[in-house]
Amino acid sequence: MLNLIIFGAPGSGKGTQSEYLEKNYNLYHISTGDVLREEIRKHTPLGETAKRYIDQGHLVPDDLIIEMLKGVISRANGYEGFIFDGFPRTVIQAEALTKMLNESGQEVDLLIDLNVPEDMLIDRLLQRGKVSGRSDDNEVAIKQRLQVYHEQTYPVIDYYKRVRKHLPVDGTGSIEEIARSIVEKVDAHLGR
Ligand code: B4P
Repeated sequence: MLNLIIFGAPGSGKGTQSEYLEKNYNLYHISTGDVLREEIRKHTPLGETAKRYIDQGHLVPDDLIIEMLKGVISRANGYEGFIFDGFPRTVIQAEALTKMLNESGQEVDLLIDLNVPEDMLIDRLLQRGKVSGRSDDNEVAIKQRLQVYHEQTYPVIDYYKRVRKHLPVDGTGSIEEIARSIVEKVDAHLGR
């Protein structure tokens, strides 16, 4: 099994690169952002609660996210592993993921950390905001999301550094160039 986390600030290309990785390694792609937006679209109780946080650029509380992901491990049938996109976003979520995977004898192999300068992140998200219709792709929410990233999400890197699973990648350049560089690094790590 190959269990990857795609990590980075908002707009760093997590969702974009996940599409390449899931095909290349036959991984089950789980994007917590996509799941939450689907819940919002369906007006479920979780969606109604999540919307209040997302619209303001805050994280959805850990207990709701962890509950939402219960049972996800059983969906990997027919796949070679997982790509976790947008999860974990806090150290508490990272600990919960370790526990979830350990229960089925698995672990995280690598955290792929996409590095992109802040002005480029803002630019990408504002561009996306013109077409996405996403309520959090506006200037005020983007600034808040970046602050939340630095305060609550960035410490997740240390959690994986401690177990030598942190793989930093330059997230600037074309989507294809970044995808190639990720695959090269992951293959090298796996000894392929
Ligand atoms: P997400 O959906 O994960 O949103 P995101 O951080 O903006 O990343 P996304 O994957 O969508 O964008 P990408 O960087 O690929 O989360 C949204 C919200 O949901 C969070 O703020 C939070 O409130 C909540 N949430 C989600 N998970 C949570 C969790 N675990 N715990 C608590 N709350 C949670 O791409 C951005 C743009 O850049 C795109 O338009 C793309 O086309 C463009 N782009 C990508 N790569 C590029 C490149 N190389 N060059 C130019 N443009 C590029």
